[in-house]
Amino acid sequence: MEINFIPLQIHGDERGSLIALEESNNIPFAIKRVYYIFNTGKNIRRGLHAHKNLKQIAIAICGSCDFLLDNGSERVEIKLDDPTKGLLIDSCIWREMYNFSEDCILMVLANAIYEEADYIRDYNTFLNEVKNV
Ligand code: T46
Repeated sequence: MEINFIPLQIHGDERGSLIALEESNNIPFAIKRVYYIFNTGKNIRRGLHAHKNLKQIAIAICGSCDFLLDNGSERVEIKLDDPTKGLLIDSCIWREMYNFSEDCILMVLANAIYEEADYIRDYNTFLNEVKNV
């Protein structure tokens, strides 16, 4: 299963570092929504769903967390611990996030506004959907 990390260029100088996220430049879609996840407990598992259409990029802008990505035939576990790397999460990928560090801030850019109808929250339904793609 191919994992796509988007390298994010640092504009740094003696004052520190800055990363800019620009649609159709380093972000390969129109950014319709940004949200961030923080204060997640050590033993908490989030996600546990796929999206029918949504594409997203996840960036651990502080701390770290682990991602499980599953395309219905393969599962890959990835550590996100670098604010210069954006993890591209395509549609029809089951995702789980866990092992959040206490200081983790996980920022996510999305190509659509929030829509509950886009979520597939049942794993067997997800498997049936990917078989039919
Ligand atoms: C995803 C992973 C990486 C909103 O009202 N608006 C929003 O834009 C989002 C994302 C969530 N919410 C509400 C819905 C729930 O009542 O916030 C609550 C927590 O959302 P959820 O349980 O879906 O959070 P996660 O961490 O399980 O999943 C989130 C995203 O929902 C999902 O799209 O891919 O992060």
